[in-house]
Amino acid sequence: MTGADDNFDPYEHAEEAAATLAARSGVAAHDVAVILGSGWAPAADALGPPSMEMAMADLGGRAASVAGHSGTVRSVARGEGRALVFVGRVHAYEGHPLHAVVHAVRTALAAGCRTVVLTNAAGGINPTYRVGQAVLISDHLNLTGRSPLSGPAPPEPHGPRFVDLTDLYSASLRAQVAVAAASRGLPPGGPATLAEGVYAGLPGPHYETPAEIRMLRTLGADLVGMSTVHEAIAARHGGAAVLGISLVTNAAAGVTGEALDHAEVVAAGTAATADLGRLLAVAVDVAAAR
Ligand code: 8IG
Repeated sequence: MTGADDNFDPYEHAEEAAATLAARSGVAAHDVAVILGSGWAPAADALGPPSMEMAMADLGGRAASVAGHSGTVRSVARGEGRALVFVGRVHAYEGHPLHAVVHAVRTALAAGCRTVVLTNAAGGINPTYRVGQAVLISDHLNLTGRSPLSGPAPPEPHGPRFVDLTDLYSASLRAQVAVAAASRGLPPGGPATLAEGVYAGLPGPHYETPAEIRMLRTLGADLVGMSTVHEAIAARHGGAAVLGISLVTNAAAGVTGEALDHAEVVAAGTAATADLGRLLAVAVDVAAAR
């Protein structure tokens, strides 16, 4: 099914994908889902060797068209837990419908995951942020004007479409990750704790104007990007706890006066790979213990 027909059921589509995943991996249920955004793909290996890796396209996912998004999913054993690691994501700005944007998350939920770790690359609006720094997402502003829950009411046994987003990004997971990260010397370079910030999700794919960044700062945004918010909503709708981590890969428009460039975004991720990998491992271990 492609989603083009009126009878398309994205939840059923996710169930089918989860069944394929279980058959291909030999793992009946996974615990934690990780979605790796721009710049984060090299950190995947820090989670350990996958026991299975397959193309998202073989799970009914769309082919990604963005550099830094390979479009595979791995099954990785970590201690007692099992992680599903999606290397790459599809974005709404590629022209995909939102059910396709959140298909990986819904597949993970159908595969048993109760925690979803969403990573992304983002522009830093908060002037205290530095390029290469990881920031825990404390909340978001969904400025896309859209929801992955638009459309027919979710079928039974899925919850109603009117989802409470208080504590969307689990405060308890954030606190546990901050403590666990600090105990392993993260972030590097001193006793500072991991920063937290509000992520503004915009449609893109253009970057903002300096005036738009001033507006976003006034609205309370610390970070700006083009992903994550729809996936977070779909994950919460599915009853999962959400942890969001942004890698600041550029100062947002007008913050420093420099021009913005996608190649620099990918390069900043590569430069920060070792620390990101360690942070990701901490996050997955905390999430798996939930
Ligand atoms: I990486 O400055 C990255 N993604 N909207 N603005 C928006 N998305 C981004 C940015 C940015 N940097």
